[in-house]
Amino acid sequence: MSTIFTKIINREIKAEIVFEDDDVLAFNDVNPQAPVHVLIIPKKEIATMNDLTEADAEVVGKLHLAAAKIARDKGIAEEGYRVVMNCNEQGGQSVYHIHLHLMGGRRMSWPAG
Ligand code: IU
Repeated sequence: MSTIFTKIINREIKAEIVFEDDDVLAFNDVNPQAPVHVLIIPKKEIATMNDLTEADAEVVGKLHLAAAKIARDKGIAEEGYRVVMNCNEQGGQSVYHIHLHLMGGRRMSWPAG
């Protein structure tokens, strides 16, 4: 099942895109929970973390490399940031196309709620 993120990939819906390559797209979250809040998604439709296979290992690595690059570009790499992927209902997932949340620009609390 496609989600709104596929529409963003296909430019059918506007988003503030901050990074793109052949496999990955990153854009500002529309409801930011921190001064920097970027979603980093694979262009391939993968619903949840549970659906990942060995074949996805490279793209999952690329999501993390993109997160680190965006953190550097936004000047939050040294002070620190958080990267998280929610899975399914209890994990807080609401859009069923996997995505990393990159959040920074403020002190994060732990444990996450
Ligand atoms: P979640 O981990 O699936 O709960 O995260 C979904 C995120 O997608 C959430 O932070 C929303 O604010 C964000 N989002 C968005 O940036 N643009 C959209 O059109 C929609 C959700 I729908």
